[in-house]
Amino acid sequence: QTQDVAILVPGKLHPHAVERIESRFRLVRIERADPALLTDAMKAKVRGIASSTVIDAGFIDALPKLEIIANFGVGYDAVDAAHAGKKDVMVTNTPDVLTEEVADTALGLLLNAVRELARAENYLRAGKWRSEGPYPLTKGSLRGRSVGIFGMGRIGRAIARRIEAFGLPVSYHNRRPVDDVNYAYYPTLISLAEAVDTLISVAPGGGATEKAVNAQVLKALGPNGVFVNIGRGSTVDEDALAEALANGGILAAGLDVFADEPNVPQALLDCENATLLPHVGSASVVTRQAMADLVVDNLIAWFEEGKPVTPVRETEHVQARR
Ligand code: 8YV
Repeated sequence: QTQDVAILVPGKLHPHAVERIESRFRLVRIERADPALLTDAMKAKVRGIASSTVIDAGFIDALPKLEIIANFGVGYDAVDAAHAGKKDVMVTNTPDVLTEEVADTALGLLLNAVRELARAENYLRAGKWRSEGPYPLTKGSLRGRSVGIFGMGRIGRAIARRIEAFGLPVSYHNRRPVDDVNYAYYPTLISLAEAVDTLISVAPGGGATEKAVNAQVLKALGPNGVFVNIGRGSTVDEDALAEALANGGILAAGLDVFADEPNVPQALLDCENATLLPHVGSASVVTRQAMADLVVDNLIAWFEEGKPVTPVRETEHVQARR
């Protein structure tokens, strides 16, 4: 009977998710999540949203029959989940299925930032190995580093396990200490940054983390400092980061995420000691397929059993309406 349930997909969504929604539900598509694009029929019928775009309070309010928003991605800062919770609208995300992939990417970023692997490859491809001799020795090394992780959730733990395997000590900052890890906890980001020379941010976006990695934090990392961001660009003061990279305030950075994607500040593009990736943390065929499946599994579980697979914290209290 889910065939009659209208699911709205605003903007682009992974094709596998779209296909599965189409086979189980009544698929409704609009170009973007803009209330002006909603017809009266949509307002009367839409009970679910599947999306990887901004879903704000105004859009939620424009759909009176809305019961669930299934977000494509573990980070759901694009969805106003607090507002959804108040309106008794369930929000789900896609944890677990991308954890190891994102942690792998984080380690790749770290290694590349420190050992200049992409630049060394460009050197070879430009014929300079033959014409100029060996690539210059890298100033950076992973050896002897001490790594701080900002955000000790599922992905933070997966990164920490990898760092341990690399033989480096791990410590962390999180909203609160987590009981099932033995790494040293720092109650503030600045105290963590003072204690380490390598900071990996996996912190979620949103008001509480806005520009948390600021000039002061980067200064605390010091001239040998390395900063890696696999979480959200909004957590970084990008001007301060570009300045620290340009002026030797820190040694290098590896960034997969930016405050205003896909726009990367020119000041960061100008920094040769920054490794810049176009938000590819989870972007393999296998992992994106698993994320797409989880988006649709959440919708099916909600409409068939009244309980989604992976509700977000802000909407855990929301009950099915039947
Ligand atoms: C998303 C991500 O897939 O999961 C997240 O939080 O950032 C990515 O894995 C990306 O936002 C795709 O829209």
